[in-house]
Amino acid sequence: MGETLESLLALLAPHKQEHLVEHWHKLSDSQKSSLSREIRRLDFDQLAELQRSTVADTDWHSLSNRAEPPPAVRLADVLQEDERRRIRDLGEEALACGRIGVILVAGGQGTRLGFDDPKGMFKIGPLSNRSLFEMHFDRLTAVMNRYDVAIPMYVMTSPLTDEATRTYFQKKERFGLDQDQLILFCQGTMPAVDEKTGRVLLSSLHEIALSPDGHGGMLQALSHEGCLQHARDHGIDHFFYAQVDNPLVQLCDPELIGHHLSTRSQMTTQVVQKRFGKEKVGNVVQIDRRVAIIEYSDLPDSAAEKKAPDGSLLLWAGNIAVHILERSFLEQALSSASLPFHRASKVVPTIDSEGNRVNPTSPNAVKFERFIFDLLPMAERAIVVEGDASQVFAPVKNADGAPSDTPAATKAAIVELARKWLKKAGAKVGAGVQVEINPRWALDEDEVATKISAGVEVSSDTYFSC
Ligand code: UD2
Repeated sequence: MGETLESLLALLAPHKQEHLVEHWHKLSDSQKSSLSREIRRLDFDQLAELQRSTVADTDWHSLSNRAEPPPAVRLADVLQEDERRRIRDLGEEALACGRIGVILVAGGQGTRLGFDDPKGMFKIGPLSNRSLFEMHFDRLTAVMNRYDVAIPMYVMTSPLTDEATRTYFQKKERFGLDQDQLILFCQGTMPAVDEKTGRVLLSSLHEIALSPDGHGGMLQALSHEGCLQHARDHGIDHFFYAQVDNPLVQLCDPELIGHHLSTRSQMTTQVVQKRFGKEKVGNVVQIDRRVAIIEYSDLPDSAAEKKAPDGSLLLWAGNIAVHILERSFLEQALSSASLPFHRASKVVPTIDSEGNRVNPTSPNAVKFERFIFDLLPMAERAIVVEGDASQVFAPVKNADGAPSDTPAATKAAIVELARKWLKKAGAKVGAGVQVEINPRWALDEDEVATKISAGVEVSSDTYFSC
């Protein structure tokens, strides 16, 4: 016997959410059971609490006034060669001993990109036409070949991307990884609520308007989907975390891992020098002796433009969402506190009380997302390491034509880095010649130098691959 209307009303009435079943009599049996399952999965107490106080109540002005630049390993701090070697050896040893796993978050909607499939499937290889996923897996394979080790890759999907991603991975024969090495896990969702009334929105007569619960949802999902247990069982002590939308990320960079290990950091964040104050990246700062990130949308202009005595940006460190996370730190965070929710005012199509579709043209709803970087203040030991943006950061966010973070800009950055590595190795790369390097051919600039002879001419577009 399925759920009855009465039992659902008994559940909904105390929360003033009865409207969720106002079309009950129009539904088929399967629609009724699907809607009641979604209703049963909602945490109405949590939603009520979120209406009362969310991160939106954070006093960003006072936080920003206390924000200082984070202590960081800067690019300008050129380490002594033996110290740099020691750091790199630490990272290489951890990789070779199989202590490192990779987390790639790929659950977001590619709304701004105007791409309907999961963003990881977006073809970005300037000459190879490889997808974002293929570029990440080529690098992972190259790292595994170099250190002769199996590195598990945990890919987070969301209900919006899970099925298509699984189908794509099957078509690509899992990029050569076996079941136990390429683990997909699906993050949770949160309902959108009416911005004015706080009532949960329906997206159809029998469906609740649900969205992915933010990349911070990774924490619960890792645990809930058994990935933390899998990592424990496979001796994985640290995760190299990255976003699928950044094909330049140097996955498993041994120096970054070395810095993380040498300082016993629980959460290490790679940053880049911001190009200007309001750049659309999170601001990695120190507040009350804890590393934290203030999202660009929350940072008052006055704080964003504040200058250091030498005239540079005081809050210079841009978050590129590349982290190294100690597994035991994640386990401890799971048991101690849950990450706060951030509210976002969004346009969410819904239906009205007559059951007609409503397509608002201005924000009508609030979505709730958790951010992984809110783990930072929980870390007793967190370090920040600066990377060279031209080597580690070229995210694909917006459709071509937008001012930044477009496919064209990302492709140009991929070519520019390959040109730089080839020229450094002594090749003569013709002006305007497009080049692309598959990491399985050469993983870094040192390896490029072993693959080509100095003076070689590259006069036509070339994709260097195995
Ligand atoms: C993120 C960071 C920003 C900066 C920038 C660098 C936040 C809130 N902002 O901005 O500080 O680091 O990236 O590129 O993190 N994702 C999921 N599940 C979700 C939501 C997102 O997997 O529920 C993934 C998504 O697939 C994408 C990444 O997280 O790969 C970034 O998502 P976003 O678009 O919410 O963050 P963005 O790009 O505004």
